[in-house]
Amino acid sequence: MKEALLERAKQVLDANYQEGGFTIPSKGLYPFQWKWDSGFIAIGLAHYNTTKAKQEIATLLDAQWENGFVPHIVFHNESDTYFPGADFHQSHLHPLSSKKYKTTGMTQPPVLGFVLEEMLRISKDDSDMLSFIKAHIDKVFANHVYFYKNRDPHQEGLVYIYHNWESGTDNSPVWDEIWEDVEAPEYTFERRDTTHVDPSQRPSNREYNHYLHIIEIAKSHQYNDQKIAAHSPLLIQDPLFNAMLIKSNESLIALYERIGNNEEKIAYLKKYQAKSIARFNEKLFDETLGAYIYYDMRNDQPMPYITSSSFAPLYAGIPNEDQAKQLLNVLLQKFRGEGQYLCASFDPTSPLYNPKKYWRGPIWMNLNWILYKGLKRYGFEEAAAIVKMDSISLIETSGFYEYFDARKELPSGDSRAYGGNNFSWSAALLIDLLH
Ligand code: 9YW
Repeated sequence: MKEALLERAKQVLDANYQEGGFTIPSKGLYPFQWKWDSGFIAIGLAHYNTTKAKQEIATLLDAQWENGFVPHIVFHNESDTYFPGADFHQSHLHPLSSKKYKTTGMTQPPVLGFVLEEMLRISKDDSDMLSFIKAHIDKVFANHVYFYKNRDPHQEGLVYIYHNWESGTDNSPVWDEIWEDVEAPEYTFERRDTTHVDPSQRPSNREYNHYLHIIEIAKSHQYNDQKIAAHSPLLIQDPLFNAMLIKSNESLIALYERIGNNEEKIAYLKKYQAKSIARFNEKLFDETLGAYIYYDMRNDQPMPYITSSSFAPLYAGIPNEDQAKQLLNVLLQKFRGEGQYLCASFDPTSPLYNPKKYWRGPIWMNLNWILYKGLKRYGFEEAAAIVKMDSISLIETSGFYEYFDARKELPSGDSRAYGGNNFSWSAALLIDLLH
């Protein structure tokens, strides 16, 4: 049974592999290379095809900008099945953007540091993988320097995102209150996602107007970070994004120590590591909720929502033991409760929870993988086993979908799985969980 599932997972990944040396997230819906998808995909590939795993990361880093920025989408081809495409984003507006590829001018959670470390672990420390890492690690380091230089205006060790797409959790209810205060123009555009997936499972047109509006603002400032920080209506310190950066810092330190002769870089990363963790706990841990939340830098106030991103700091070793126990409690009481698979993307006890809609409630496999790793790190073996079991059985019974309804008892006629089918990171991370 395990072997058959592994085989199917490999087939999904192999069918999504493209000639340019990268893997698309899902046919039709997402026809290009996405940054954090590629990271998770490389982890899955490392289990059975290290050549492709290395290629995936090398291709993504080939699109890195001269200032160290790694974009969220690399438009390798002219496909017009996705909106907004390269013509809308116009990355050439930034003077240091990639000259080789058209990309977006926004990024996604910084997973690459820990992805390199995972690839080395999976390939059993093989010398070939280590040479690959030696050849590419400085690019990932440069990406971290980019973040601390440009996305941390108060030098707190916490970086901001300026677009909800940068969070990776596109239409989370967390952003709703931002949109309430903003007048976005009504754009004329043709949605392509809703031709592939039922519109009721995707963000609304009004939300898309807001998404496009922020891109227009960024473009009007040639994607200049300082100007974006001054003008974007969305400027948020996101717990998932920052936890991924901190986890990746930790991995870069471990890898540089392994490689040797990189004392300056190690010292730089260590300096940020200590500062970031302290500030993260001070600013993003909500004592009343017992969980990590978001901070709205534009309006200078905390955003007290609990989402699957609230647990990501476990993976980065950020919480102390007491905070970790509080998180575990919230996870088991609110997110699992009596009748839910782990882990819904939004607090199931909130009136804003929607079990079918994208990032407003459904389970996503990448967040489950991060949660599983985090629970293991703190020795919460039982909870980790539940996350693993739920993830495997959801895929086994419903397929390699993009997201899953967390309710164990579904109203009759409701589907369990939604969004794109044969979804790459669901397959890749299942491969890792099964090993
Ligand atoms: C979109 C590719 C991407 C993920 C994001 C997810 C979704 C794309 O798909 O965004 O057009 O809305 O939210 O995290 O990287 O899988």
